[in-house]
Amino acid sequence: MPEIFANIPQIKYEGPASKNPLAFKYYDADRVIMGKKMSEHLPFAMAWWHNLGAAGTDMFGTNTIDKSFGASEKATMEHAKAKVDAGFEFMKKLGVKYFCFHDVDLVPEADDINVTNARLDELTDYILEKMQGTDIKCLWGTANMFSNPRFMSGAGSTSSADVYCFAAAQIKKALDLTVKLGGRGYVFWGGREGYESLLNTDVKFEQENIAALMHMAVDYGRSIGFTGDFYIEPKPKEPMKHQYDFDAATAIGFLRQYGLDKDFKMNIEANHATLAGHTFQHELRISAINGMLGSIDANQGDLLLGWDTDEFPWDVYESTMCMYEVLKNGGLTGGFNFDSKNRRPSNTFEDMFYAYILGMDTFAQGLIKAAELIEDGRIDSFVEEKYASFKTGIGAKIRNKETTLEELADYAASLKAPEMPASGRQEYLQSVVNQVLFC
Ligand code: XLS
Ligand code: CA
Ligand code: CA
Repeated sequence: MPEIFANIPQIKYEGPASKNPLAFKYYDADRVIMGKKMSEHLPFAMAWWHNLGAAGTDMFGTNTIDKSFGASEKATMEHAKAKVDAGFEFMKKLGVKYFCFHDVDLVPEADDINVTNARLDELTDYILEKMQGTDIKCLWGTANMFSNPRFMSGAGSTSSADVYCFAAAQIKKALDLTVKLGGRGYVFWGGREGYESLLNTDVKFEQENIAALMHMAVDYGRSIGFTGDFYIEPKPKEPMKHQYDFDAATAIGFLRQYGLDKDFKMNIEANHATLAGHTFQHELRISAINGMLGSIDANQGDLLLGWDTDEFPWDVYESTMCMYEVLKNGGLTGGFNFDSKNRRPSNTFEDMFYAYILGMDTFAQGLIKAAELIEDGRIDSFVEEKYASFKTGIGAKIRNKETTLEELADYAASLKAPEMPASGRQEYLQSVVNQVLFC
């Protein structure tokens, strides 16, 4: 089979001094950091939809890059297979070991769901063939329950019982395919699970129906041998005004309320975190302290634009603080999916590679610097010391739940007035981060 990216060589690590645009400067797969290879810390994944599908279209203009990959007609099975060929060549050349997909990223959707499902069977057989002899696997699968017009009023939250059944059917098939392709996880991103006006919406009813659908998905997934994690991917808005999975705290509360917390974790996307008015690190920390940091959609937004721009991550402060959370979490059960797309004017095949090299190097730099921050120890020891008053005396009694409100009030009365807490030293700690980053 002729190469699709014929002018692109195997991408190798050449180190920070290299000026070769088609080489890694920081991602050195076999380098050991804190006892583990970089490739194990960073299970990178290619997002099928952006990398093989998105062709630069926006609301004001059509494609700027041709992603037919040699197929004579788009939206055909010939094109679907050409995308598989392109995807595997792309992943092999970069050393990316995972991919993520929606059902309808793989094949063109037919009017009849039975036809779509037959196409999915045929195409995933082809993917399985391609996987032979490689160590490439699926990171997670999902069902697209937001593009088709039938989902205009939601999938699990729809007002139509028939549409609800179509959502169920798509989830069932996407779970079958995820298991078939060795997927580590299964994602629910509730694109249309939300509302615009309470005048026409029964929120409690809709949330109960979403939870019921998730329970049925868990039961079915476990019955076919899916042992991985289910994920909710929180996002506050776009396309809906109010989305039910606003942020990690909201999604975790929902999972606990409906008894789904044993099977689900979070898939945290950087761009969604900032849309929710949080930092990426905040969303990771909230997930981690609840035992639910599962997987990451690695991208970044543009704070000046304020919508879901899905840019390739290049902010090393962000990737460092992300990897700091991931290392403290003991890693991920999932991985790092580049839910990112080239900018519209970056419209060549070379740009697709430059984008992944940028993203992989940004996270490798983040990993190196996060490990240095942890080994440096100044941040950890500051935080430890900050709460030292809870280690002994009345503080220890509070932590050990050995006191009462009356005892604490008597203690306060005996002091008359407390000393001020010690300084938070934020600027000093920020200078520690800069010192580690730029030394
Ligand atoms: C959209 C989401 C979506 C999910 C998968 O904003 O990021 O792509 O990751 O459905
Ligand atoms: Ca995403
Ligand atoms: Ca997104």
